[in-house]
Amino acid sequence: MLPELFLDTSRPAVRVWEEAGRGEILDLFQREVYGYTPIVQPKLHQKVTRREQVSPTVQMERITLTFGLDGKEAGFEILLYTPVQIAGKLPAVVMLNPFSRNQALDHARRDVQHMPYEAITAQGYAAVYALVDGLAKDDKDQYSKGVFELFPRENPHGWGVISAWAWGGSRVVDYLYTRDIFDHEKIAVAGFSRGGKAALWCAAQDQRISMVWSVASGCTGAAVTRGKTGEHVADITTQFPHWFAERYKEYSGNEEALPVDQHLLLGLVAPRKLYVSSSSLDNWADPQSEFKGLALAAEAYRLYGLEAVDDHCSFPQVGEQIIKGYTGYHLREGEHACTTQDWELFLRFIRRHF
Ligand code: GTR
Repeated sequence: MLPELFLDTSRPAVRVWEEAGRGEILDLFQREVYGYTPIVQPKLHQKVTRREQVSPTVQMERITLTFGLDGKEAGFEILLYTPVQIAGKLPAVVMLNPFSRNQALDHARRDVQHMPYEAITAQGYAAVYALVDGLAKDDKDQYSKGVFELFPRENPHGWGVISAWAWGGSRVVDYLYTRDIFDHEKIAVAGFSRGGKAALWCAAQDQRISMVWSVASGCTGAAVTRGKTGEHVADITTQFPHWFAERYKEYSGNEEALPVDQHLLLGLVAPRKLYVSSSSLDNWADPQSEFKGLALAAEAYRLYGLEAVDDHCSFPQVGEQIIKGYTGYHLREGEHACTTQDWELFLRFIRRHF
């Protein structure tokens, strides 16, 4: 049985959802899955370390964002690409990249490092590549350096590394808010795989984000956990014990006991725009379950009277894209990756809304 969006099913109204239901579900995800995000906001310092024109039409700035608390400091870098000619305020597309240099090299063949800043800036958007592994290394023995020195995880409900990367996404939004060249109403956050999990969790918590895209986010990303094939809670919490609240591993082999499932995470994005994509050969992530997560999230959009991909939409053919109102999905042919083709399809979705 899948948990319902409305814990109190008798009164599904926007006001009840916004004042109570939404917060209850968010709290369950913090307590049982991703861990509690720190509430204290350290002061943000920004420093441009490099500025160059990388093509006739694109300018790049390398910026270090740092946060200090009680004499300790953590931070990460972003690469900001903007069109040389700017007409009006810029929507921004932020990609969370948590992959360390070595992992990025491993994935290079599969295009994972790819953020096609030329195609993005050609649309009149800024492209922001956020190297969030600077906050927390993706390593079970080393993750506690960086931002965990400021905010350690102190109990089984304390935050994990996925949350720390998601927190980094919100700090990028803070940065965008400090500059009025950006259109603060049009901020999209994207991520691939473990970065896609972080992007969804970031957008679920931070309502300043107006659009989110998860690419092949799979287990504890867009895919509904109950009945999922491929990766399960036991696999992910054994291989990556640092990713989630320690509490989450208690659900290994016992997913039915989870008080939430991932369609509710996607529902937390409503009424903002939501886009999910999968790769056809990615059985570990399970495209069918990712699509199911998206289709079931339609209930939250319905509450706002908004159209969304729902259970009347059938699972797409390989190569097909479905866009319905506020949400969209595509199934790219091939393996676990984030490719130029994925970006082309996502840019089509952005153009409809930004
Ligand atoms: C896998 C992990 C997946 C996914 C992937 C990735 O090893 O099991 O959940 O996050 O890594 O990030 O590439």
